[in-house]
Amino acid sequence: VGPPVVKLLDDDVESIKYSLASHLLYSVGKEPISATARDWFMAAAYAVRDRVSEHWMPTLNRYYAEDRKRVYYMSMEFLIGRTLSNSMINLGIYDTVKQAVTDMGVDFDEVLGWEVEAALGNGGLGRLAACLLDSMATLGVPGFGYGIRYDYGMFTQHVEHGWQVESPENWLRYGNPWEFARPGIIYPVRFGGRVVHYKDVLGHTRAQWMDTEEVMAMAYDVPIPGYGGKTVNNLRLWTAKSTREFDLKYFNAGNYIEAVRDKAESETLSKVLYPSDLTDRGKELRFKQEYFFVAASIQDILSRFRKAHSDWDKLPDKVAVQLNDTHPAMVVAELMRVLVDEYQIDWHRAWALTRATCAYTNHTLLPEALETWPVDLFQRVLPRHLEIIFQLNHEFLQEVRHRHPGDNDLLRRVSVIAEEGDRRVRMGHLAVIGSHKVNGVAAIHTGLMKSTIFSDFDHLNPGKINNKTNGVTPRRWLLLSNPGLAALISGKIGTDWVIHLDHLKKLEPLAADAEFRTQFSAVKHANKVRLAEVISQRLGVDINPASLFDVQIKRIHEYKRQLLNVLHVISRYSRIRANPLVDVVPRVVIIGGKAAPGYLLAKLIIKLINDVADVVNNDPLVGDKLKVVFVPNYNVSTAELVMPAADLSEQISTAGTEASGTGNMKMSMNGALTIGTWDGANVEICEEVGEENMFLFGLTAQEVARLRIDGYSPRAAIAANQDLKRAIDLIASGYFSPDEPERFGAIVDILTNSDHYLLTADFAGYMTAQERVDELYRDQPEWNRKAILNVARMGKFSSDRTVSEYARDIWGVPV
Ligand code: DL6
Repeated sequence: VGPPVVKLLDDDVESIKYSLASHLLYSVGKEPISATARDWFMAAAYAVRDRVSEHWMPTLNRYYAEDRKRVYYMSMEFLIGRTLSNSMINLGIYDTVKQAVTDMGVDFDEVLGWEVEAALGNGGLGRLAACLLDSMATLGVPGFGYGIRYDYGMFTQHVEHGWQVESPENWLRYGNPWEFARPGIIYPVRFGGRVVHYKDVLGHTRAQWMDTEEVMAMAYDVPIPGYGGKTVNNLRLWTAKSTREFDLKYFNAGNYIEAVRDKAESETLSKVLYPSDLTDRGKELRFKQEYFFVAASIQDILSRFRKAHSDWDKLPDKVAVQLNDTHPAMVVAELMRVLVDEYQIDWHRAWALTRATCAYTNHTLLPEALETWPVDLFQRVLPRHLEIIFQLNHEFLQEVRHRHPGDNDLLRRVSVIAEEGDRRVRMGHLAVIGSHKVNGVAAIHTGLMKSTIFSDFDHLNPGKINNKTNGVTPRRWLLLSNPGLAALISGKIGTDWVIHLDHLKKLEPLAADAEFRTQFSAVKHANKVRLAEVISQRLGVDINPASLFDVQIKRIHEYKRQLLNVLHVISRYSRIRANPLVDVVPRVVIIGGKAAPGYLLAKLIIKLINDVADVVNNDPLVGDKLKVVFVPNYNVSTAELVMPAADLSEQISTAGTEASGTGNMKMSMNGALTIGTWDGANVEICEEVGEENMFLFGLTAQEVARLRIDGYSPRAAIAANQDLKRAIDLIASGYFSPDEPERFGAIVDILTNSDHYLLTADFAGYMTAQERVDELYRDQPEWNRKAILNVARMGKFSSDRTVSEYARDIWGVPV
């Protein structure tokens, strides 16, 4: 089956040293005497890439030879992180490469540190995409990612005087050793123009989209090695290039400057990732980016399909397209357009093929994140797609009308076109009607999808909406980022857990073993020391690794409630000051995350965290009892450092708002205990780990909904709680911002007057849960016992399990 695997390179230390030396000379153009650590990084990356590539081509050839059904994971975001360590781990050559680099007199950790991470994503959605790619390759699923090769990925966050300041991250400046440019794989993508209808020779009405402007999409391929190295899949990222015709038009007219300007403009399509983890509503460039990668990917997918098949009915047997949220939802209209207009397939047959091919994952219920685009914009940029959407919607509504005669309100609710105000296309509705399966990312989230935003669709088509609880790859999030714990676990239960995470269950009996607990606690302590050193070096804040490390790292957003965390910190601080001799459990509260640049309140929250940190950390009455650290530029690499050092994982979103969360899984897997609400995957973590091994508190999603319907006013809750009142008063008084007492007026106003995310309602419960945390932490054997049980019971949260479920229930591919 397929050509034999030709292995040219050996993986022993000497062979790797040979590869390093030759790449340093032939690829980097340096010799050891003049090479910098970055040069060595490039040489190491090429040496490892060579070995990845040896499995890559055979994998792709095997898929062709076996005519496998392919899964295409369409995502505007892939938050990959650094690749060198991950590739070495997955190929099983970490130790040999480390040895080879060291033998050549080079500091291995310094070399790793020079890799600029690929941050082509905002947060959870993009990181999930990267975890799923790792799992697909590990499980041997023919899974291909499609996305955009942004010149500028997620911005770099600096903190200046406590404020977030963004700067562009030119991550490609020194070249990206992991990608392969494919100048031969290039497709036109069209925009604008008009649609002409005509009758063909058989008398069928046909549409022609004409007078369009064109941009070219050129491919870059990034190999994705699975654990064990046998399967190496492909991530194809598109970059925008202007067309030659486009240039010539101007050059011939003698307008050189215009030509260059327009060329640059057409290439802006893949310039920058929009830095909001919700939507970038109304931004024409974003709309065009979405269509750009959809159009290129569909051409690529169909051309691959056509190489092996002429029968279109086979499309859903050979192709599964997974839409990562609605950003690629244009696939539905584009696939219809190509099938009907370009391949002249009958409309109804094309629709059946499209629906059988596509599936859609929803990642958020927040109303502001439900993507809609103005009809006017569609008309101007994608007129043919708008026609197709109108027609699909018309037929869909007819069917609904037929089944529910007279229910006009239902028609209005489910329509793909929102008619209120300016008419808009609801991308979620388009994705739902164009997919055979729709899924949420945790049980509670899927339940809420069915009972709220998509309840009508669930009634119309029971069973179509299903749950696929998220997971994370244990390779990156345990084996790579926490080598101490990984070694401890493997020493006890062997190494199978790396691909069968449920084998961690075998650790359960060890939770009662005092010696194991001591070893486990020593690993955690070492991870905390490692983090404390970095914090000291980078931020000049000294923290005591014996303190409880209380960690909240994620995007900064009101619904995630970093502010609730700050209110607890302030209360704790006030209590210490009121009674400096009190015996408290020393804590370091660590917060990290980026705010969308236009989200002013989130940026103000960052400033508040830093102002509070300034006061607390410099108060001699407080000392080591409490420290607050805001970790700047939170990204995948920082997460790899912080997650293993966490004692307490803060997962405190308002119930019903966090679709799943994956940081909760990562920290629990690394032996942190969770303080959290009944939200997202916390609920399932609790089912696995046991409520007695977590600190859950607060309103349930039902209670939140009820409270909002009844009309919540925060004032009573504030008046009833002395700690809360004091904390808000301190902020309002300018205690933390003496240079500008009114600075946090907006925050105080929200907390006292509207409090949409119900911080004041959950505050008392949160404080009580925090007291339970302290109490337990004083009993170290018991704390460690529970921490070990957390690790032991995390088997469900491997992305291997997630991918297996998608494969079985949605894609119809074997694992
Ligand atoms: O499913 C991945 C991740 C969830 O774990 C988070 O709970 C959720 O907030 C996040 N959603 C987004 C928003 N994207 N959109 N649209 O990143 O998805």
